[in-house]
Amino acid sequence: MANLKEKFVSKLMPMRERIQKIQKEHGELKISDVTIGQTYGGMRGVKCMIWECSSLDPNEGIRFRGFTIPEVREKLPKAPGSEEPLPEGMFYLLLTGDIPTYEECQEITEEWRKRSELPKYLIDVLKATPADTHPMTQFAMAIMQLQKDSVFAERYRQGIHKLDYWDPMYEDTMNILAKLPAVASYIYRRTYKGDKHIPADPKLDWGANFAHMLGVTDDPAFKDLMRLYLVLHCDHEGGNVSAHTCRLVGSALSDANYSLAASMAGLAGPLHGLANQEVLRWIMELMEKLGNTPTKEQISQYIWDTLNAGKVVPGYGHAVLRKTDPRFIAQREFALKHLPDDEIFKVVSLVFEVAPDILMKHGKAKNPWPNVDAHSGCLLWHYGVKEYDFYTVFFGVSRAMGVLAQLIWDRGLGLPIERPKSVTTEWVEEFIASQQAPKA
Ligand code: HAX
Repeated sequence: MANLKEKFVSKLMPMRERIQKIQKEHGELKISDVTIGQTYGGMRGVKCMIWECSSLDPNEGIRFRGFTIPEVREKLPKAPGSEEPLPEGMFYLLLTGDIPTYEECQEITEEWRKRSELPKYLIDVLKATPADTHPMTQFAMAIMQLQKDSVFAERYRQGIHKLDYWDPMYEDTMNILAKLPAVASYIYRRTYKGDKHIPADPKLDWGANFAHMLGVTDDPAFKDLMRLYLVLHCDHEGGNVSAHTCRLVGSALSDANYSLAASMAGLAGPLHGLANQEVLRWIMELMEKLGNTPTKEQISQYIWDTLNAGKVVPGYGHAVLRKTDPRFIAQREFALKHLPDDEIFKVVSLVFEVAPDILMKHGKAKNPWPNVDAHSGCLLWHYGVKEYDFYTVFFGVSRAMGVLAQLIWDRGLGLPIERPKSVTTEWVEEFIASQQAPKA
């Protein structure tokens, strides 16, 4: 894949020089102070890492390489007859910072197609896994299992020069991304569809082929949903659990498979990516209790019951965002266009109408607005993916694009092993006392 790789190299060299200059001339300049509250409070808001592929504004939401979601939906190339951008284009954008042409996207599609075959040893391992193993466990296991073929691990053993680390990391990334839709659909079909599998369609792009291999519907809108979904979930700057985990593990020069498997373990937490499954579970319980067309009053009571039981309202709140997530809005626009009369979508919309006010009255969540996970499940359900335990795997396939694009950059820029300083509570108390002691 000469083009994308050459393009990356053309961006890497000037970036290395830019960063060396910044570090040399301004390395001592402070960009963040850290309070004791932040030290105990999940390091919220501490600016202490670089992430080039995307950046998150609390009010505006995510920008991928400077482009908002409406902008990428408009500017990234689309497959013929499709209304949503190609995820291949998003990967190109994340890695290079440039919007690709349709032909450049096609080259990636072709390259991923060539690398997509799953090795027999992986199928054997998945077949030996109990079918009631959570799909995210199977997914992370599969990524870990593929580590056997890591180009980075092999080249490191051979003694590669550190300036070249990015090259095998790039190769591993391309191999992994090529295989993830096949891995995910294999897990889906094995777990829920009697172990009957659907061969890839070589005529389709990456996202459409994923939709095809799931085998739930022939509706072309589902292919477009998959493209949109894979574009929207790919990256959310560097501090979230899946992104930061991939960066952290990779900083020990663990290869892309180890780093991504760890990242997926983080994504599988209910406060992070697993929230998409929890949202659908919560909505299904709501509809079971209140019927298919609940009123606003009934939904409000259900939300209060959730809060009073000491549980979170899944899909609402965010550690950084302070407004409705534009990824939620993009999915809502898709629903309004393709499934305005869907019963679950109507419930999701009513929850959107009442939950923010209730969360504000409840007075705890700093952000009462919906995040990406509040919407995705109802779209997947509509097209026939009703096994909500599987939903986070979709998120994982997409998130791999962002965290691995950044991992190639990390190795290209020679970022060091991460090692922040921890302190004990005793140290904190002594520090407080030293600050309060009268100055001599
Ligand atoms: N429902 C009820 N309580 C909530 C809440 C929600 N949706 N969101 C936050 N809170 C509570 C917190 O649990 C916390 O309570 P305590 O003081 O008792 O610990 C308090 O409000 C303050 O939390 P916060 O500062 O507003 O939020 P955090 O940065 O600590 O956490 C979370 C952010 C996303 C984890 C949180 O909002 C949450 O648990 N939301 C529900 C789960 C969810 O949707 N997660 C997905 C987030 C997006 C994502 O990563 N997707 O992958």
